[in-house]
Amino acid sequence: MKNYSKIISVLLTIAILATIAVIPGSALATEITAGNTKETATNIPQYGIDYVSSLSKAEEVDWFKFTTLSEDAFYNVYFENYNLANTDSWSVNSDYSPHLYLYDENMKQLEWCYTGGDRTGSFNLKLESSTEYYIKILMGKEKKDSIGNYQITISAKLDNIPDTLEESSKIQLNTKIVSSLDGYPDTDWFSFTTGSSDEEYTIHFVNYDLPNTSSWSVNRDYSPNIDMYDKYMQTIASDYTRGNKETTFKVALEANTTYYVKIYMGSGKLGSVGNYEFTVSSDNTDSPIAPPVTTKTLSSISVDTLPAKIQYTVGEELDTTGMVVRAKYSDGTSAVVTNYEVYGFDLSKAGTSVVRVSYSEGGVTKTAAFSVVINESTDQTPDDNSNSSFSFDSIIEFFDGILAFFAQILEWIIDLLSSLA
Ligand SMILES: [Ca+2]
Ligand SMILES: [Ca+2]
Ligand SMILES: [Ca+2]
Repeated sequence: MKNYSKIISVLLTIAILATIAVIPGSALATEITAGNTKETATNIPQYGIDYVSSLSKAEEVDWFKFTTLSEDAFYNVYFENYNLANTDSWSVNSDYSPHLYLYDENMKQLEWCYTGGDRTGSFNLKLESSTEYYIKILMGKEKKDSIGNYQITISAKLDNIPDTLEESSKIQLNTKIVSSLDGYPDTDWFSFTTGSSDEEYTIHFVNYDLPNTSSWSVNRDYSPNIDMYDKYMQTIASDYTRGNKETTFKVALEANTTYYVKIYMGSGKLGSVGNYEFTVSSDNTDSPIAPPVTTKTLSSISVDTLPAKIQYTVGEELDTTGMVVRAKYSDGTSAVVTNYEVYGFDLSKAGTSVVRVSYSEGGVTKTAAFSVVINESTDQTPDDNSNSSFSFDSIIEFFDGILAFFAQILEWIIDLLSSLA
């Protein structure tokens, strides 16, 4: 065994170099293994992360699931085909590409997509809060035998302004409101109450970064729109941002009355995501505006950072170390809180479990949720290892064999070279 250690170090160097060469591509995405059925669907633990998986045999069907946030949010599901069969750009036919289906808990299909000519597919929709959804991935029927890798990324965008008049978000007069349209199709409803005399109010509406109709083609379908309603749901004003991306209009309103503001994207650009600003103001300083209500109440909580440990073995205790919980308030402020409670989880059996987080302040309780994975216990006594096909000893033997093989080859080469010299 002469020079054995030198040979090992050469081989190790080769192995390290090979590993480094591979990392740049794979470091960007996280590998995930899918389940084969809805019941064994693999939980997608985090939003905004690129997960890579594979269809590794003919007619394989991959299942994933995810739990939505406790807040109102839009979800974008992005699907990319790395090296599976794919329809050509000139013949967009889904039968030749991988398909992705989204289901609710009752297996009602909500959306689907396939990877088109650019090898990607996606959709955007609002989902119920704190709810489990399922994703199924399989090849189109003309390429059922194709095997290869794909990427799936789920992103969430909070929509903190209600979508209905009944739940509208109360705003103050003479105050700049900045908010966003967050998905397909978002509607934001606000309400305000007028001051103590009948008067004219000025509404100023600004489009920050949403699509906008061009000045030469004035069409409200391509801009964000603002509508105003009275309490009888009669439209009392309607406008949209123009070429300079803003608009101002005046409207006469009755004293001490509640009015509603609806902001939404024109039908030609539904689903656009971006920010807007508006102000409802009165110039009449003689008529004092109703004093602002300044009560700050807890409006939601979120898990900003998941605990460091989200993979468990059956029977382990929950460990929330590293978890960051944020409380959000009605005035738009937020704070990290620590006196929350966790409940509702079950780590006593394999599978996934939803962990609920609750936090109370000022008589208001809000909840959030995240999921953990519980793996089957690997309760093996040391004796079992010798029977297992992948025991530590057998791995050592395997590598030892490889090292001896390479050492033999190197010895032959050295012998050959020295005989030529
Ligand atoms: Ca698979
Ligand atoms: Ca919104
Ligand atoms: Ca909304």
